[in-house]
Amino acid sequence: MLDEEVPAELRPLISHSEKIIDILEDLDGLFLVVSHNDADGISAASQMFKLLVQMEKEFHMKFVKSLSSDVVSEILDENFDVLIILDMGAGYERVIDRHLKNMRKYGIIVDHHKTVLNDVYENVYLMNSWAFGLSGDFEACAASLTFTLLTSYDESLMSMVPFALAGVLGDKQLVNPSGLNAFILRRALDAGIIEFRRGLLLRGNTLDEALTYTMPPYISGITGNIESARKFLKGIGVFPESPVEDLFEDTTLMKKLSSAIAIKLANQEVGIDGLYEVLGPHYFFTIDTHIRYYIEDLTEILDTIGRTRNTGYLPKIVMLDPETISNVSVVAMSMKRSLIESLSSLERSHFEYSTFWYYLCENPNIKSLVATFGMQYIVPKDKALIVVSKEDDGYSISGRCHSSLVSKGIDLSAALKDVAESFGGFGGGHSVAAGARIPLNVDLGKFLNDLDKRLQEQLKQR
Ligand SMILES: [Mn+2]
Repeated sequence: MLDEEVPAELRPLISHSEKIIDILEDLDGLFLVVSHNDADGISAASQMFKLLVQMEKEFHMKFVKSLSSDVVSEILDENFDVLIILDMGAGYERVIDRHLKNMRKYGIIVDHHKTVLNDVYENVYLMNSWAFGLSGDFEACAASLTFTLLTSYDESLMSMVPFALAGVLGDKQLVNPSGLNAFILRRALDAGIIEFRRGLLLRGNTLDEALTYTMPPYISGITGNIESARKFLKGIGVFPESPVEDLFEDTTLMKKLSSAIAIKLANQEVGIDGLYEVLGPHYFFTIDTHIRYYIEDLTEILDTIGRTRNTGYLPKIVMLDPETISNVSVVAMSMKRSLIESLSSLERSHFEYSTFWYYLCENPNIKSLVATFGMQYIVPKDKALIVVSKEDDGYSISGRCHSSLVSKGIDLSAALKDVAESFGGFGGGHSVAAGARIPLNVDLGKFLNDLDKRLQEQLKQR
């Protein structure tokens, strides 16, 4: 890559990336790659897989939901000579460094979560976006940082850019891309590896079927209900059985449908970013495959193998093996149908507390998705959403709220942590998106009442 092609603000990161590559090349023995099991973490791991194969290193991989002191001890106990941690590690650098030093081993941590930046480590090499002035919330994620390593090693690894962007999308950093993410997107477009289309991204054979089962967006009264999807299409003068491909060939049809849906979504209080996500550019790969892969498709596949604990598919996904992709897509489709059913059931039969809507979700695999999409498309913006699933070893809880509630004093992370701990559980996360676990013998009604009280207190304190 020529120096003048790189924006000045990214040069420190890119020269650091070249340094890390030199270090990686010099290190020998068995590598252990540990990554987060979400779409960003899995796409970072897919790229690392490709890089380590190219470097002819011997390695194995492990995926975890989050780091804790226990998980860190478990990892350090495994068999390895070099440890690579992706999409996590923030806050544990010092502990990891100390242990690696004792074991005379080395580690590399690639992360975009906030951490202490002025510490000096001896056996850990850190590549954290915040250290290079890049926001890990908007400008860089594990997938885009790992991609920087790949292209520092070999420009031909640009071919892995669909994975980089799938991770960026997974971490919700592809709407109005900036920083490192925007740079990578621009390079992929310039190289012709991806192209884009504007307007609704509907998947399926006919428009009625596609409108019914494409999610996002969740269109109240239409998504999941083919009869009303047909009625809606007829209402705006569109033939319901038209092939979906017509939509992309006929710009008038696309505009008509997109604006009718934009109005529906605006009525559901979906914000400008949400509309952009649905109607803005959708990027697809130009690589020669029999189906057209959008970044959305790859993100969904990576997310699905994480959720269903099928990360063993990763080597085949890295090769975009058609059979594996189609198998995972079937699972993703059935998860999506179950998600759509849960969302419409949330809409019909939730329970209202003074500060939140509560919904009991039967399928623990999709609970956090129900919370995210329920908040985005269904629940009024002045209420939080609490989704609970019963699992073998306890109740698992996801909370979401709109950022406007945070400015009124709401901090879901603090509330869920406090209340869960008072019931013998634990919790945490971010102010707008948090989670908790409580034992099965807890009286759920009492827990929810206490949570409601705690959130009311937060509102009063403001
Ligand atoms: Mn991430």
